[in-house]
Amino acid sequence: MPSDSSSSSSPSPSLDQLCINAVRVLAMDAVQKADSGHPGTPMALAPLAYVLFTRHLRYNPANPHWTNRDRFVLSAGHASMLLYSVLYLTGYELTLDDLKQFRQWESKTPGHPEFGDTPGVETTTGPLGQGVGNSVGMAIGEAHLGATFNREGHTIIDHDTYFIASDGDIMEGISHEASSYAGHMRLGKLIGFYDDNHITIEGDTNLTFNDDTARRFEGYHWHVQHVEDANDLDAIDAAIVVAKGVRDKPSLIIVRSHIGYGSPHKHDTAEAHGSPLGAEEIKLTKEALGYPSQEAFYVAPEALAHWRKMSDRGAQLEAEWKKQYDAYKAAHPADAAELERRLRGELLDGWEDLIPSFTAENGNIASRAASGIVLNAIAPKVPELIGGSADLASSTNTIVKGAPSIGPEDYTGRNFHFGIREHGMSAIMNGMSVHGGVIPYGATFLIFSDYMRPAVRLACLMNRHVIYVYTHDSIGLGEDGPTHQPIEQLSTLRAIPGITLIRPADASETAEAWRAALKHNGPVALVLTRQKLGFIDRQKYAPAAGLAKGAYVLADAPGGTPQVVLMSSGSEVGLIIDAQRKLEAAGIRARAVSMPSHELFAAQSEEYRDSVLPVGVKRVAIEAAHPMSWYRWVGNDGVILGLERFGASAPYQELYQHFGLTVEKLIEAAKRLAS
Ligand SMILES: Cc1ncc(C[n+]2csc(CCOP(=O)(O)OP(=O)(O)O)c2C)c(N)n1
Repeated sequence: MPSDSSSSSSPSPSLDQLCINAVRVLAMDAVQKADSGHPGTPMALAPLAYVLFTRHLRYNPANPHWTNRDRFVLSAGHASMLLYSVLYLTGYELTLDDLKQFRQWESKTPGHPEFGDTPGVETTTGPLGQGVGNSVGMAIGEAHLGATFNREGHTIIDHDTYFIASDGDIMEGISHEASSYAGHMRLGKLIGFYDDNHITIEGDTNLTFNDDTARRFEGYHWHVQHVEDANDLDAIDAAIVVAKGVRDKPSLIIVRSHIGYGSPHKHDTAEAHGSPLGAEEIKLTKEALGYPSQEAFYVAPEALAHWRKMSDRGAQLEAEWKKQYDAYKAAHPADAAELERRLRGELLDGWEDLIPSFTAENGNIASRAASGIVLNAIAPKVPELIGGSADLASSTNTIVKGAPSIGPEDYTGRNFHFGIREHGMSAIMNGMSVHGGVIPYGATFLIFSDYMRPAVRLACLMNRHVIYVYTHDSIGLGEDGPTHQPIEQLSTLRAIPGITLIRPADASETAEAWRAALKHNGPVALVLTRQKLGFIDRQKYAPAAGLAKGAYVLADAPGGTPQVVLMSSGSEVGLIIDAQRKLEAAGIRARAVSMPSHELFAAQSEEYRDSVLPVGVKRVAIEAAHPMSWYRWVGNDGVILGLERFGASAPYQELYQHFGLTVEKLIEAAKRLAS
């Protein structure tokens, strides 16, 4: 077992050890009590957390939302007891009883750190690698807000972002994408620790992993250091000091640690990773650590008192910043007001006046093209809306024209170039969003939402206001063929709890979709066509404002209750309009319902929903996608025209014919169902 060593700037070696061992003991005891969890890594990294949280990290436990706090992300979210212990010890609103409730129903200490559940938890982590991506996003958020709002002599946004990554985080592809981007962006205030403990669940990392991580990160243009012994407080301290001095590139500090440190039998074993140590082993470990008590959850008063000094330190740090901020506010009141508005997440008055309306002259366009027009129109009054695409800007129409690109030379810009890194992009968006002050958007083809899904899911879990712009949304993209034609993506995205997916039918609905997306407080996916769409004449058909309710009646046949309802989203709405007209001519009262968003519709009152989809009237749905998500809306006796096979490479009009997505098929089904 490597020996502990002392630090010159610490109170005393023994008090240091008492403070560090308190973390180890709390982690062991909480996991034991819950009979589940991950004790080994908190035990290994307790010294690192101690040095970071007592000597470097700038935070105020009394105000976890202090704007200029340093951010800390435990990307290895399974080691959550490391974070919870430190949050309790430093004085966040988290009690010893909360630690005793680890992993229990509605506790503040869930299995993995969850944003919004625990004061001091900056983002939800657990799916490995995501936290690294989030940290990059936070560092970008800091760089952007700093560049935008700091003024000569008033540096009010200026903080570091730290993360801890495990072998799993480093192995996952997402950390590669995000780290490569961070290196490119020269995010000098990003400092990561790689917990190099040589152990994963299945055993020694030799089984799977022989990368030279240091060289890999050097290759990404990171500054890389090694700390040979995780218990060497001075070495950790010195490495952080050096990292903080490197401001032109991100830093990685590779720390050799020993999982389960202190445990006579579990130290350095995979067993210490994800199981309670057991009562007997905990007893032996406390003895081996020279811990003063065998009592569960015992923290020596002098250790707690020392940790709690961080509350005073934090209050002082924030007070000093507040003074600087007040001076800034006095000198630049408009800037301060704007920053505060953005941080509150409020939109500027009057932004909606900029939403364009479309006419028959300019509205016969693809919804991706309409989206680009709307984005550019509203951009001047929504400066917090910043984003870009994964190398598809010209196809996704997501460039704000005339605005600078955001890059290592200039963080004030609003156009991002994420490169071909969809997964990284979406995790970075989450980090930017939790950092605050921006509404990030990210674009790619709908098919590649599959490459983003894990981070999209976390955006939903955290309910973050991020906007995905997904174009080329069906077989309607045509010749690129089945590799690029989404089939199951609409249904699988709609299946993520908390997402709002909007697939507008024409240019006017696209404008309404952006309105809804900006007003919505949660993740929104705008799903747009590559191909041109016919303009829906709103003199004749219901206004596109109905989109806000998710679904609305576009057209009804005269003569009372409809005999059949036709419904659709996006590019297939044109087909139901046509079919409705033809059915009317054939003496069948059909209703055409545009349903751009299942989720917005599901949120309406039953009364409204029944007014759109009358009970007892049979329904036909059509969407050029897998039918799964429509069953709820058509019911048992309805019909769905969709696709349960992959697409094909051909002009899209031919594909619609071959796959039976036609007005004729709609009419056929409607006639069968009409009563
Ligand atoms: C994306 C993802 N895949 C798998 C897991 C399950 N899992 C949790 S920890 C872990 C690996 C453990 O090794 P390491 O990352 O080195 O953590 P340590 O054992 O050092 O705590 C795995 C596979 C996960 N949390 N996220």
